[in-house]
Amino acid sequence: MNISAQEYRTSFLLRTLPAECKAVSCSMPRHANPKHTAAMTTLAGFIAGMPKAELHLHIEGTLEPELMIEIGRRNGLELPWPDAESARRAYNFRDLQSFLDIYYRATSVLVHEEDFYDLTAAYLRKAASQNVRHAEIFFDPQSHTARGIAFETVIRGIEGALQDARRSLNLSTKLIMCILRHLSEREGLEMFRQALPWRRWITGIGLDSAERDNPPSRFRNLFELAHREGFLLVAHAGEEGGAPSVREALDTLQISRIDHGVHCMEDDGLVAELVRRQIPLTVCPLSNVRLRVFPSMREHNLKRMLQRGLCVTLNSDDPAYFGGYVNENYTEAAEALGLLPGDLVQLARNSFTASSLGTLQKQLYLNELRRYDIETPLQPSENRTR
Ligand code: ES4
Ligand code: ZN
Repeated sequence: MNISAQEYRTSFLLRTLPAECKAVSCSMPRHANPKHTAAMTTLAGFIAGMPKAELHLHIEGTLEPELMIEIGRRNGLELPWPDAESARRAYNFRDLQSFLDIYYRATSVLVHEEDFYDLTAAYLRKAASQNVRHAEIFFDPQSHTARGIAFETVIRGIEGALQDARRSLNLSTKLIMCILRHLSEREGLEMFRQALPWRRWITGIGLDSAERDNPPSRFRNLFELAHREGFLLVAHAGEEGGAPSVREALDTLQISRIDHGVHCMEDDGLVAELVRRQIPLTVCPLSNVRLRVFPSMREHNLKRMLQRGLCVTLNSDDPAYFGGYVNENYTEAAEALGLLPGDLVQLARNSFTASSLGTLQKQLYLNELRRYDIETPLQPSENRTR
């Protein structure tokens, strides 16, 4: 019986190995042992089966049009789109702001705790099916509290699904609360204070929404406070803003990760510092193409970022809007930029090392990845540089 890499991983997760794989603990690499008969896999199959972490994912950005229509209907709400197809047709963005306008509009169907639960559960099922082993998930509470939804409703719905998934899907998760930068720091501070009673469920504080005209330094006090309170700090920078925006976020917000950051490449000194300090960048290629940060995937600077030694990770941002989840981001970037298997494994390795997990948990995931890399035979044409 030949099995695909995907089936092999699934069976590994379920701890029921197929008959041919009894010798899985054998120290010989699978491809060197004729008794191990896994099918040769394509690059897309290799990506699909590869253990990985997702570190840049807005939970509201996983609201697929079908679920949006369904939740809107059950809440008796009017939407600008009569059905999922017409919503999808409207997802044609000029820039970040034209996306955000639609994103906040669609998000307004989320009202009850069960809406947030259903949204999060649907994403987690998808993530597990793509062999995401760990997810650090953003949420935008101000986009809900501004509509009169209680913070408690939002976080109980999301956290309920996370807790269920940790048990049923064998996937670890963390929650990062993002502050909307188009609102004032005072409003952000108010949100932060409201969130403090729920801090047992919140690992980090992030900064998102419209980057232009909303520089990181506006949120210096909030991030200072969050730092003193011991939160992981991250910020979107260098998406529609240039290298100076990345520099400012790094210098004023005490962040340990930069979301997007692709425009850092315009400043050699900045790149040198990011490389030296191995500050992770959570890059989202499909998002960048759909929001016209780059004219096409072939012009994306991801490969050059890797070649410079930056700690780059690949992520899906708002997958319901940008045409794919994390595996599609890996696959489309790999095809357009000629990424090699070694690059893909490096990106997955970075995703675990850049996570906020403890050393031991990181090591377990890295071992899983190393074993996958050794044991998954690629078709000869794909196998050039491992
Ligand atoms: C976002 Cl792509 C992107 N950029 C900034 N803020 C966001 N919130 C949700 N998606
Ligand atoms: Zn984002």
